[in-house]
Amino acid sequence: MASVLLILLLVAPLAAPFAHQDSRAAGVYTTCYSERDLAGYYFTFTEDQPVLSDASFDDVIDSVTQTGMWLYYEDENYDASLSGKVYWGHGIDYSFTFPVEYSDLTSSLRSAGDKAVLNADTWTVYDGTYFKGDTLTGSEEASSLGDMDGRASSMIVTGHANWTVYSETAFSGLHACVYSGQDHDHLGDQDFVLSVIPDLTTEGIFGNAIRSIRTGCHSNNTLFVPELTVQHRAANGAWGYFDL
Ligand SMILES: [Ca+2]
Repeated sequence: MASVLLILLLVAPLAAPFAHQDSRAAGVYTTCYSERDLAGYYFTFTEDQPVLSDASFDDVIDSVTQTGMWLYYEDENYDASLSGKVYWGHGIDYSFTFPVEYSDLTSSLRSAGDKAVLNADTWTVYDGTYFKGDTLTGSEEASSLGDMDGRASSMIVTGHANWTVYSETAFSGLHACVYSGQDHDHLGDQDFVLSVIPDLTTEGIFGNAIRSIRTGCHSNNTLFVPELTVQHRAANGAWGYFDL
């Protein structure tokens, strides 16, 4: 074990000069600032944070720079109580400042999709509408959603793959395709493609009824992906909020 560690220590400095890309660029992150326009003190999150007070960052976020699809919740534990505001932002090294009346509110935050690979093909379903509460993310087809069977009320897909959702397990029952690509962020040689469905309960049978998800489109039906109301949009990202 000691020899392996020694080899790693010897190799690492040699490998470093070839890592010319910012290490943050490979995966998702959000750097959150206590003041407007990326000022004040800050903290970079790369993992979901259900209780921001644990990071001494509760109710202080005014602006962010982020890569990936991040959701910011007024309440702790992703607003499972279904009463608070939800902000969303997607992009690549994309920065924005929350309006004054929506600043200093965020008490939990999390990203959708794959944390290590920005544009990986993924689906994420949420127990609540507007991406609240319990969640499940997959990068492959799933013949059952386990604890999340029949509970999904909102959904986000990332990457270029399309998916088919089914009302029963094992890819049976009613079905509909979910197409990715509603939004597309671009910066340098990086792309981030996604589709965001904040309220599946408006989609007939598919509100609280998804029980399996298959790779690719295998249905003549299509789930409607609404155009989100944005507060700001640039080539490398967009952000907005759900004023609930
Ligand atoms: Ca709060």
